[in-house]
Amino acid sequence: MKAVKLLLWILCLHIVSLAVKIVLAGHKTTHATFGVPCPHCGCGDDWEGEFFPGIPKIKYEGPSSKNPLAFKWYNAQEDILGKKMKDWMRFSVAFWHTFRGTGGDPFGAPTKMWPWEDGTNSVAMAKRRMRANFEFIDKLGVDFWCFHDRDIAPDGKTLEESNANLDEVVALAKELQGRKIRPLWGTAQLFMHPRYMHGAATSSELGVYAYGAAQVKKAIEVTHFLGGENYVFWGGREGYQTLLNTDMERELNHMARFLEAAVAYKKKIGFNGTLLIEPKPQEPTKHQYDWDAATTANFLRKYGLAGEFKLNIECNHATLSGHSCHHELETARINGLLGNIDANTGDPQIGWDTDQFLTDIGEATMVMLSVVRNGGLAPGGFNFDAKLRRESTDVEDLFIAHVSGMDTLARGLRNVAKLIEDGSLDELVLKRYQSFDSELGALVEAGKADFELLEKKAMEWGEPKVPSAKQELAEMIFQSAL
Ligand SMILES: [Mn+2]
Repeated sequence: MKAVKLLLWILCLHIVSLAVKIVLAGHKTTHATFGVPCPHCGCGDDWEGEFFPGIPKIKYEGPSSKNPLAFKWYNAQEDILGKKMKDWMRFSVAFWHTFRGTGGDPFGAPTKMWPWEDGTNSVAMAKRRMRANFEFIDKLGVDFWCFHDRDIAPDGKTLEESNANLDEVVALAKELQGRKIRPLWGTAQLFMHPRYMHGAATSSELGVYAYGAAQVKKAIEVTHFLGGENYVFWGGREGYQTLLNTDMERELNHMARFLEAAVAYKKKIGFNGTLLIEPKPQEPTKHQYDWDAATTANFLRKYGLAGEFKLNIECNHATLSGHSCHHELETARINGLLGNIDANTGDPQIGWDTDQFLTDIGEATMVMLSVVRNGGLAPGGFNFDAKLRRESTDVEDLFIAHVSGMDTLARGLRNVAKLIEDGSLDELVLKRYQSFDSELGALVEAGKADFELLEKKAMEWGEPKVPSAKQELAEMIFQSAL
């Protein structure tokens, strides 16, 4: 094995030196020159042994376990409410937070010096990081990952060079995925580069609109190539800082045209994944166009796109828009738009996007109520759009955070099963509306009760008796399941 590795390594060195000679000679080289000949030997992508030595595959040990590297509530193969836990959850690792999060903030330098990082943003580093990603996914025992194009491969000097970098890293990712693992979704990062300062699809500059379209086209292609099940649009800078310099109607029309073109291209290349839009009210712009689920649903309906898109609800974005995560999930669900969840939470005392791992059991139970009512999320799932705190700097913290987030949601699912089995919360809600389970109620709900009929009934019945909402009882029943 060692000898084979050595031989491959020498072959790699030879290919690299040959490639360098070709570049120096001024010839145009293609991605294939670098990427295809040595995907197994990792030329330039040299890393011996495990990235996470000493961390075993995470196993289910049950609620009495004190092992931080074991599941206490998430038991992948266990049947809950007629489905395996893993099929309810469909957990995904977010590449950007887990492998590109540095702990840097506007006041301070990066704090996370992961041992595999060499301080560069090279393609070789991108490939090494991808190997770390799949070892992490394997040890955590999940089937999905999510990525932005520019997180997994560096920007080049031109679009062609960026695409070639992406192809090279994606070829390795495809190989490392094996048969079981695939992207829950891919997306294009249309907010980091200065060209996107006014937005991408809503930029005032046509050249930027075109560049963004080209980037999304490529990102859909690679998501499709990797077997991705969804594709996400998060309009990071699709919004405005002031209406004084903004033609909002024109920008929204442009955004709709951009999304229509994405639908057409997806169909053209045979990508059957669901397209998702992720609402967020503000940050980085003062006002983002996809403010919340209701605003986004209205946008999709206005432009006739509701049948082509679903929503990716992020809990922290929900609270930033002044809603609970449960409200956003229910709004998406009752509109037939609940497609995926970015599983995270904010801080009740902080008014910005902190992207923390969800550890509140009550919140997780409410989230799972919506998921169960929706019959699950597939082909969507739970993507951990969550990051370690700046002060958490051990490699094992990456595992602990995910284990904790997975256990919290698993516990939420178990609580929902208890609530359904108990039945008293459902009964309380049914009872609350029972006056509509009548002849007149049926006419109202069928749209057949006109104002004359209702006036006649109001006069006949006199002052109505208004029952209690029983909120405290509902809260008591809910609490008893936690
Ligand atoms: Mn967020």
